[in-house]
Amino acid sequence: MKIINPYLLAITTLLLVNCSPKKEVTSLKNSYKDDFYIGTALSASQIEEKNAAEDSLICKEFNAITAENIMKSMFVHPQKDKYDFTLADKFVAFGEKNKMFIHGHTLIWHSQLAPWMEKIKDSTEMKAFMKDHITTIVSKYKGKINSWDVVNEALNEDGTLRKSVFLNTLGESYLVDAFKLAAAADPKVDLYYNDYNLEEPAKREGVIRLVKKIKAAGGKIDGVGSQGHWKLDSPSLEEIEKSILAYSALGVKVAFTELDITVLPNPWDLKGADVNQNFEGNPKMNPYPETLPDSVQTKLAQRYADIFKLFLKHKEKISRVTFWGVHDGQSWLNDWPIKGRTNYPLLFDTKLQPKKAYNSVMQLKEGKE
Ligand code: 9MR
Repeated sequence: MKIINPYLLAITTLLLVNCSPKKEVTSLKNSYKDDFYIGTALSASQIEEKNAAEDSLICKEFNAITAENIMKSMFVHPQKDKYDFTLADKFVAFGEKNKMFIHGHTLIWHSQLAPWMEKIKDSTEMKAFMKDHITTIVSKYKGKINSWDVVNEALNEDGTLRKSVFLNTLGESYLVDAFKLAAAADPKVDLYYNDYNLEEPAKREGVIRLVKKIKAAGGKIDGVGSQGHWKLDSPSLEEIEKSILAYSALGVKVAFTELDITVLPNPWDLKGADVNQNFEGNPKMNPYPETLPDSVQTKLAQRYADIFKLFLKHKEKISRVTFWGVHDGQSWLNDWPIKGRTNYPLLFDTKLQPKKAYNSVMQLKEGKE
C-alpha cells in the first residue's frame, strides 16, 4: 500500500488551489478582499496561459481581470460582417475558471478601431454599426462579464467632447445611445465611462456633465473608471480625493481601472522641449536601463502607499483597483511616450518578484485582516 505523506499532500493542495481565496495565502487580493477588487490587465499571451509562472502569480494576487487589448474593436470586429471572439472567449473562460471579476474593455473608443470603422462617414451607417457592435458583444457575454467600459476617452483635457468619428457622425447623442444599447443587451451588467486625467479639475467637470447628461436622458451608467496613469508627484492626493468624492456624489461607483506610476522623465515636462524631436536612444530619457536605484524604488513605494491609504479611506465608494499589467516587463510605459525605455510602474518586477511598492501596499493591511 502506498503511504501518503500528509505534509506533502497539504503543500500540493495549497499549490494546486492557489486561485481559490484561501486565507493562508498572503496576497493583494486576500489582503484587500473586504475593500475592493484588485485587478490586473492581461496581455494576449497571459490570456493563453503561455507562461506558468505568470499564470500562477495572476491567480495568486488578483481577483479581477481586464483584457489589455484583445477586446478592442479592431480585434473582435475586424470586418463589418465578421467578429472574432477567439481570444475574448479564452479571456472570459480564464476569469470564470478562476472565479474572478471580469471587466470588458472597451466598446466605443476612437482608438484601435478596425480600418473599416474609420471609413464610416454618415449617421445612418454609424448608428447601425453601434447597434450591431454593442448588442452583439454585450449579449454574447451577458451574465459572464461583470462590467463594461461602454465609452472610453470621449473627453478633451478641457472637459469638452473629443472630435471622434462618433461625435462627427452622430453628435453628442452617441454617448447616451451607447449606454442605452449596452443596458438593453444586458440589463444587469455594470456600465462605466472610462478616461484618463480625471483628477484634473476641467476634465472632472466634463465627466460630471457627461454622467448627468446620460442619466437625464434615461441612460443607465453605474460607474466612472479613472484610468490612473499617474506620476511620482502628480496628480496630488487632494485632486484624487476630490474626484472620488465628486463622482460618487453623482450616485455612481468609482473604479481605478488602469493604475500605473511612471518613474521616467516625460518629454512634455521638459521646459522648452520639442516633443517632436526624437528622444529614442537618448540616455537622459532612459536613466535606469538596468535597475531602479533604491532611492527611486522607495519613492515609488511611498507613492503607492499614499494612494492606497486614500483608496482605503474611501473604500465604500471604490469598486475596483486594477493595475495596467502584471509586471514591469509587460508595461506599455516601456514604449510610451518614447519607445524602448525601461520603466518600473507596477508592483512586480520583470522577474515577477514583489517590489518595495508591493510591500508598502501590503503593509497598510497588516494586522487588519
Ligand atoms: O496597454 C495598451 C497598449 O498595449 C496598446 O498598444 C495601446 C493602444 O492604444 O493601448 C494600451 O492601453 C490603453 C487602454 O486601452 C486605454 N487607456 C490608455 C491605455 C494606455 O495607452
